[in-house]
Amino acid sequence: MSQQVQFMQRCFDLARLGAGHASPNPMVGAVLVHENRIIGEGFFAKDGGPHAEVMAVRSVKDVDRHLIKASSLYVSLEPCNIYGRTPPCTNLILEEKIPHVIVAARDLTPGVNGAGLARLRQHGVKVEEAVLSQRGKILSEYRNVFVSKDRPYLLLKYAQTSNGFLAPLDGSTHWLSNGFSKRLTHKWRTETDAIMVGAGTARADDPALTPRFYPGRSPRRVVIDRKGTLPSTLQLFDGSTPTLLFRQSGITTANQANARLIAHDFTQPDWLPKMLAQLAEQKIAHLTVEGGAWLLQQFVAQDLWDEARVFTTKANWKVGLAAPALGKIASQEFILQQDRLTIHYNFL
Ligand code: AOF
Ligand code: ZN
Repeated sequence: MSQQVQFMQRCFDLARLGAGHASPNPMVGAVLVHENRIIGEGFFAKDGGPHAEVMAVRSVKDVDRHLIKASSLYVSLEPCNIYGRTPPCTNLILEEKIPHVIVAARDLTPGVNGAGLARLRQHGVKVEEAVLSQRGKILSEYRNVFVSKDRPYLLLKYAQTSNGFLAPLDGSTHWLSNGFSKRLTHKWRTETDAIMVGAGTARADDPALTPRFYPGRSPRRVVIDRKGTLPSTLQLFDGSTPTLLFRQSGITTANQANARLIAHDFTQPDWLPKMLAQLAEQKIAHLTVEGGAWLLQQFVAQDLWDEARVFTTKANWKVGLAAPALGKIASQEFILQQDRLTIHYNFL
């Protein structure tokens, strides 16, 4: 592995420490390197907080501070160039006279989107962009989708049998995989902004959608109950964590006490992108869709998905509802005891 690749990999590892707390900001990691020695490193820990580059510069020991102006700054994402809640990181880089910046991906936020790199180049900073760019894109894609597509990044998560069935015929998401896989899915829950399920799944499985088997924060819950017939005894309505409930506009059944009701016109052909725009307005930048079969199929049929994490188990049912046909081969594959986990990216 080249030195450049190792330092960028370190940026990614640092960036991931902000998972679940950075959104709707991106996860970002940065390292300052002087003659192959890391003299400072940092990551973006919390939305609204100091940026990774700032943390990296702050972490440099006093004895090493004079080396900053002869160092390379590796950052997983293009440094920002705008006054958000913090001043532009390009200012910091120029003030500290850092001569060399290496990034893995662009920040598509309007006002940045290449302008951060252009500004650095105009001031004589050497800028390189081609180190681990595919992995950099994967790391930052949720931010870039959120700021450029008026919708959250869409992660589909489901389990299927070895012969391609997603669910029993009643449409529930029958849990097919092992305890190890289940724990991993609860970790993922701590890293997403919201989890969506349809009414069939809510009724049949009564999911809580909280990360009970992994420490971390709970995502918001989103349920689609077009007819407004779900019972208030479901765990989704226990008030333990916020739930958004989408219901067909005009339906007048009583509201669920512990859910925020959003009336929506599902009869319109563009009901799905419109619903996603509403979720983006609620600052949901990363949405996980857990099922059931009908709901997953809506996303896949409209090509509205960015990533799919699919467990394939050894089970082999005779009948059931077919799993969605993603039409994208897996980029990654993991074996978790008897389950196979594949990760598919729609944007690669
Ligand atoms: C960076 N490094 O660590 C992060 C960046 O002021 P804010 O926090 O709202 O940030 C606004 C911009 O900074 C926006 O373009 C966002 O994508 C980017 N986030 N940028 O240079 C970081 N988290
Ligand atoms: Zn910044």
